[in-house]
Amino acid sequence: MFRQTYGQRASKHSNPAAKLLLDTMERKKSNLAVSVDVTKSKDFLAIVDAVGPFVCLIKALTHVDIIEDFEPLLIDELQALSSKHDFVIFEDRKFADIGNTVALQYSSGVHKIASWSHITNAHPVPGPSIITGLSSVGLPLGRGLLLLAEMSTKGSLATGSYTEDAVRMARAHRDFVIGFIAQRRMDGIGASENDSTEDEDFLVLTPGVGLDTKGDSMGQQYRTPREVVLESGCDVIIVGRGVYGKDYHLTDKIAEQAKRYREEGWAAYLERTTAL
Ligand code: S5P
Repeated sequence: MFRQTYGQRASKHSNPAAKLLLDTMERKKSNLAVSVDVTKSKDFLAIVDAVGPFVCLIKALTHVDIIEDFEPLLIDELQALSSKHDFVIFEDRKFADIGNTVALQYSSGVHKIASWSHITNAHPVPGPSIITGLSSVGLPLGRGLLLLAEMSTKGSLATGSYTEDAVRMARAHRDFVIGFIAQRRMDGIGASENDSTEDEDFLVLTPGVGLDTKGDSMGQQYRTPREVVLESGCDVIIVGRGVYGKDYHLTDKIAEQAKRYREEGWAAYLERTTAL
C-alpha cells in the first residue's frame, strides 16, 4: 500500500469514512490535516475557513471540550465549512473507557459526536470492548475509528507490545477501525503466520509535524512532512501550531502556512508513489 495512490486505495475500502478521506485526498491533492486547538468559536471558525481550501481533513473541534463558548450551532457552522471547502471532520476525542460508557459519550451529551464527526479515535487501553462500544453507535452511521497505537510525545508508553496489540485489535475489527494515530506505517505489525495481511491497508494519521521547530516545552516532538510521509510511510500529516501559531487573527498568514505544509506533504507523497 506504501506505493499505491490514495485514489487506488480508496476504491478498495468498504468503510465509508475511509473511502471519503482517501477520495478527498486524491481530489484535493492534499494529505494535510489541520488541528485547530483554540478556545473561542470565532477563532476556530476563522481558522477552519482560512485553511479549508488546502486540507483533506480538519481535526476538530479538537478537542470539543476546549471550546469555552460551545453551542450546538457551532457544529452546523463546521458542517457548512466542510461542504464549502470539501474536507472530512475528525473529532480527536480519544475515548478510553469501558464499552458502555464510550457508547454513551460518543452518541449523547451536549456534543453528540457520532452525529457529525466522520472519524473519531480511541486509546486501545481498555481492550477490544472499546471498539465494540463505539462501533455499536458509529458503524450504522458509516463512521470510522482510529486507534492511538503510538504517540508523538517524549516518553510515550504506547510502544512495543502495546502497539502490536493495538494493531491486532484493529485487524479483528476492520469494518470499523480504519487505521491509527501513529508515527509509522502499521500494515503487518503484530501479525501471526496465520493472519492474511497482504490486502491490509490501515490509514495512518500522524501528529507531531513541524517544519520550523523540533518540539515544544511540554514533550511534543516534531518531524518534517518528508520524514513522516516518505520515510515512515504515514498517510496524513496533522499540523496544529505549525499552521496557526499564535497569530489566530492573521488569516492570510495562516492560509499561507497551510499552503506550505500542503505542498511539502504532497511532494513527499508524490516521491513515495513514483519512486522505483
Ligand atoms: O500522539 C499524538 C496524538 C495526537 S491526536 N500527538 C499529538 O500531538 N496529538 C494531537 O495532535 C494533539 O492533541 C494536538 O491536537 C495535535 C498536535 O498539535 P501541534 O500544535 O503540536 O501540531
